[in-house]
Amino acid sequence: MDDEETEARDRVSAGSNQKFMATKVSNPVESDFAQQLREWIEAFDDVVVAEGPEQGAELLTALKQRAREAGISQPSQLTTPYVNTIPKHEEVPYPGDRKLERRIEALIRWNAMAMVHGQNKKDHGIGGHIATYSSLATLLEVGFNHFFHAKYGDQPGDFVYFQGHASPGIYARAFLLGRLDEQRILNFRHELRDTPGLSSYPHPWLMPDFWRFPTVSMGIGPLNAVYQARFMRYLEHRGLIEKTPRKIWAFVGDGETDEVDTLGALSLGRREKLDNLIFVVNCNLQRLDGPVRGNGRIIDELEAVFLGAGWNVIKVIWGSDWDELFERDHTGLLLKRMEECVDGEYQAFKAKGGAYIRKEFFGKYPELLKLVEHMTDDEIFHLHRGGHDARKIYNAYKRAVEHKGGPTVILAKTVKGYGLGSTQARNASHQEKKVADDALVDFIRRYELPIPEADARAGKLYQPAQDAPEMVYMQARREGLGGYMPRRDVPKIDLIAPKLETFAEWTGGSKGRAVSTTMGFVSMLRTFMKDPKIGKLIVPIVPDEGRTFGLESAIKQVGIYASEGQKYKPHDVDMLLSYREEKDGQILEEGITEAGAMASFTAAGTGYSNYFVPTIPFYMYYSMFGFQRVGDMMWAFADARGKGFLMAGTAGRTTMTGEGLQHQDGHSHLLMSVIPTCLSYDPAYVYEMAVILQDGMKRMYEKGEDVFYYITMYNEDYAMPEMPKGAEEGILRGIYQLKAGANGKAVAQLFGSGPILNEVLRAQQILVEKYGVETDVWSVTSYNELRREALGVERWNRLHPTEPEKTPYIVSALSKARGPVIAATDYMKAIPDQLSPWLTSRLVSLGTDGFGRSDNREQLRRHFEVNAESVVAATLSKLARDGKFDAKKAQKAMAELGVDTERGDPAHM
Ligand SMILES: Cc1ncc(C[n+]2csc(CCOP(=O)(O)OP(=O)(O)O)c2C)c(N)n1
Ligand SMILES: [Mg+2]
Repeated sequence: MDDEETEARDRVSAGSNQKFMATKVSNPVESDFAQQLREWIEAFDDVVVAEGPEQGAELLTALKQRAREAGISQPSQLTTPYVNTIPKHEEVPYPGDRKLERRIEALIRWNAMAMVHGQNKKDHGIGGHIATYSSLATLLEVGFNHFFHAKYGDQPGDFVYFQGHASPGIYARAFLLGRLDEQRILNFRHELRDTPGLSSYPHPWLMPDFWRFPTVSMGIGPLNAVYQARFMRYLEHRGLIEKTPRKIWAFVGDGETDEVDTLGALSLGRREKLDNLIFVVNCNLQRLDGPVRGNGRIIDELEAVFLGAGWNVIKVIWGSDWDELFERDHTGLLLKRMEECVDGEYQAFKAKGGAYIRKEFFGKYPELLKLVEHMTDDEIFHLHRGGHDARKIYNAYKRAVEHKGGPTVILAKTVKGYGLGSTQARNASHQEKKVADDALVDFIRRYELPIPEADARAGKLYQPAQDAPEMVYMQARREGLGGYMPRRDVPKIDLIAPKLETFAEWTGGSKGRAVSTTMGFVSMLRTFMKDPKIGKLIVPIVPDEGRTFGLESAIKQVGIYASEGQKYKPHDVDMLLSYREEKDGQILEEGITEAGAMASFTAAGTGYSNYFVPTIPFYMYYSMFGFQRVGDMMWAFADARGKGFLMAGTAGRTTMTGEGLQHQDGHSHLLMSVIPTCLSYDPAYVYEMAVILQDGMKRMYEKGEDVFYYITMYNEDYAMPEMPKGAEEGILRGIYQLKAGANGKAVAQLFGSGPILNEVLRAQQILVEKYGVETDVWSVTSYNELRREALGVERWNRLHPTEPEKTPYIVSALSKARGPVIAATDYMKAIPDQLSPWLTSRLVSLGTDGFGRSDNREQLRRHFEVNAESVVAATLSKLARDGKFDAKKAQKAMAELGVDTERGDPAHM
């Protein structure tokens, strides 16, 4: 195709390192000022030519300073002309064999297209994407052939966050390399067949030895990439990994940049001087529905955003074939015309062909028409965009890799659906799954692929012999860069969790001292960090609010990570618990960004496979600002097989006092229950938390299970009892009996969780003392886990009708317990309701449905009807309904207990 010509031009320009050309424009009729201006420009040019670009820049800086002193204000400029950042004369020659690389790229394109096309012919509506990869192919191929290292010594190499929708191209490359066999490719998006399939997008959960980063929920990839780059530095500074030249590449869609997550953490890149981070924005000017910025230019907009955030910006807009036009244009009109056009027009140029471009683009100025008069329409149509020109891309990547002191973004202009004939640059390109048979034939002709026409029409995969020159080249390039990518390895984690005996301080109770589960947790965390084996691996993360959780002592103990240390003397330096920032500090204090902190949690929770360092993150945050704010990232964390502990502080709708509606969390357990690998617990006592934490470390890091933990912790202080003998199993499975009624006479069962367990214990006392009703009290640490287990058992029973029935844990735990179950929680009623199928008409749920209020615990618990009095009232009422208690007495008790029977339902207030 047109590539051949570019290749010829590549060769010519490869040898030349043409120097900067001074401007010499003369005009016989010019004003005095115009003449002065010209002389200034010529003088500037002379400096640049004679002394070099650095001196030119210095001169400009000095002039700017002078202007400031003279009181002349200048608008700050965050966009530069709409041309490539790297001028032609600064380019280095392309080091690869472009002929072979072009062929490889064509083969990958073919197979990616054939795979998606074929699958949709076979299974209508199964989906897949072609247009994204078509625009991205060269950007990726230059990376795969020349930049993406698979290894650095014993460590994994560069990390690449791929645009999720480009996965067909990644699979097609792996197919050519022999990593994925034909059967596997034919099972694209068929994951539930007899032979293994390929997941639609990058999902480590589904392809654990292939994909490393889930990126398809847009915005999450780039955000995680920024924090990954910072986490890499953190591990280096703390001596947990060697410093390597490793890079993190994030390929981002231009439409994807509208996600706040994508651009939200840019300033961290600059602040932390993350020169290990490279974004490549694939500016194909289109998203799903149509143009990204039809009425503007996305590249200009992004340049301003990234420059403003302090990034090194490299624009790759025009291909090498435009260089010659620029050189021949002495009027400046070519750039002027480029800067007049908006993206909607640029898209139309690539959709409508060469004659259209000649008329609508060059045709505006006669001088420009003349510039291309020697070119055919076809040649004009195939004038390249920078993101399809390997030489331009190579130079940009090289600069990015060599750049020191901060992150780089490459803004590469491409064409969506590039090379797909009538699908190219159409608004509907993104949705295109099938290609017309004729277009398939056109494709093989254009790329000169030796595929018989009938096979092309049938969309058959094509793989040359492994000893074909392009195959040998492809393998050799990867070998030279350390092996295949993407790839995910999981070495055996060599970590033994501390034994429960070492937790004696917390399983033994607080000896009457009133403490909160949060305090208990922080004290355990501090001890973990002192442990000679696991101490260094602990990564505490807070998005501000560390003080809310009592982290001051931990800050003093291990310091906050600050890549440049503490450059100031903190005002509280003389105090016992002063604010301590250290180069090798252990705590990641993220500031007020739950999304950023979650990204750090993700980096640390996958350290075991990304760095072969099994870091153990504890992310402590305001429970209300968890899943409902960054739930998609938590989902992606699970997909990435993340491990660690989400510690949700200030939990509970009535335990968090004062703050009110937007702060009081009464539902996060419900939300966390949706993530299959998340175990959620709502402990009431510190010993319960100790048992859960110990087991968590064992399961995740000793046994290697890909699960993580959600644990609510509260700020209510009360005496923590000693752990009852043999309670461990119940704590972990979700329920154990805490306090039985006298002499086995209990007629009702009271369930409590979190601090509401104390209300339940008080209710037990009132019930027996005032109403002569004996009850048993149970601590329920996890309704979610009880339900999961019961569902599993039930499923087994359903599938094995001839076998003896198995009993769910909740049923066997209550086998001897008599009477109704009254469950009270600081979470919504739906949490205990999850056990309804196994408790049938026995269950009465009391929970905190409805919007929160600012008040104290007493008032809040009365309002939500989860205080001891409400538990008593509910128990008597249920017993009355069951005919076990006098109904009139039950009604009278309501008044005695101060339960207002006629007020509105808090669930609707
Ligand atoms: C959070 C999220 N929202 C929506 C989508 C659906 N979606 C998939 S691709 C796409 C358009 C992508 O446009 P762009 O980022 O420009 O990438 P391109 O395919 O053009 O390279 C959309 C909206 C998604 N995957 N993730
Ligand atoms: Mg796009």
